[in-house]
Amino acid sequence: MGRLPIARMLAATVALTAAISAVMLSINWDGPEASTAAPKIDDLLNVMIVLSAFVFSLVIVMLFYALYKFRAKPGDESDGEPIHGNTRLEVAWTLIPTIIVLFGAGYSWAVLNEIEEPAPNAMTVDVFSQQYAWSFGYPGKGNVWSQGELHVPLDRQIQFKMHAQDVIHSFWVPEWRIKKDNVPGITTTAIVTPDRLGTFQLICTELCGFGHASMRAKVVVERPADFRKWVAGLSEKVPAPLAESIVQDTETNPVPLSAGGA
Ligand SMILES: [Cu+2]
Repeated sequence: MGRLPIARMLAATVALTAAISAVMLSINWDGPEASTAAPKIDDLLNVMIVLSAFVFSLVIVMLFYALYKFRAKPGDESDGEPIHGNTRLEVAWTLIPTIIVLFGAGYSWAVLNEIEEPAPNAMTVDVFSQQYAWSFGYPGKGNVWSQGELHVPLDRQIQFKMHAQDVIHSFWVPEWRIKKDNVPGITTTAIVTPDRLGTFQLICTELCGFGHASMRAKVVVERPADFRKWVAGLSEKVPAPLAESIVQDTETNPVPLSAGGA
């Protein structure tokens, strides 16, 4: 076996990576952005797309090189050459993916840390999910309750505390990018700072039963004054069973099964 034309293969890989990346990055995969986390998550996705394009291109270039270079000549009925390992190649195909995966892990970690950094003026909103409806409690505003409609003020960090009442649901507002499972018996938290006014949709994104597809709620991001006006108009308080689920749903204080459970 002769020496591999490494420089030419690398050039072909880079060219193919650039071509694939140009097409893939021209597509707006996640739609409009409406939270401070969205551009960071979209950048992360774009970096991952380029890295994936590089790995794909490397494999394709080596595959086609092998197909072309080592193809059997017409009339050649002999067995292939017995080959036992290639240390340099094996070190390379272990080292390169390791570096890529470690880079991806570090970068994702940093992005997650950044978007989950708690803000001092954060507002807590309780999210109650049940087959097949969403409702919301505002513990900082007299514990008022809203069914099927979530309002939040613009440019303020919201800490959503999720309390599933029956099965696993999942909280997802596509424009915010954040998605979080609601798990019965524990409280999960999603941190979002909405930075665009408008009306969006909260979608349950965990198959939770027959009505799953229709398990949605209206999300309104509005100016703080409008938000205060809306909250002031809410007359109902969070009902007792839902309020009780907040007390029970703590990871540090799980409900004993004998007590009626979740
Ligand atoms: Cu669902």
